[in-house]
Amino acid sequence: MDCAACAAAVEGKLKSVAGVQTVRVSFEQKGAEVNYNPAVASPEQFRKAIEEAGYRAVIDNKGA
Ligand SMILES: [Cu+2]
Repeated sequence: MDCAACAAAVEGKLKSVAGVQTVRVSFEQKGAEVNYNPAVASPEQFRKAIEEAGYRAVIDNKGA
């Protein structure tokens, strides 16, 4: 992920996952912050969504 267009693509994909409330993607930090309903969504789904968008993702549960 290396430009704002990539960040927007990843953000759109993450927002399409059921249970996701807010998404903030930063290409400078090469990361995304996702607030979600843990009863509905899981980090594994986020990883899949990002890979569908054509990027690689590493799950970091630092907010959990
Ligand atoms: Cu790009």
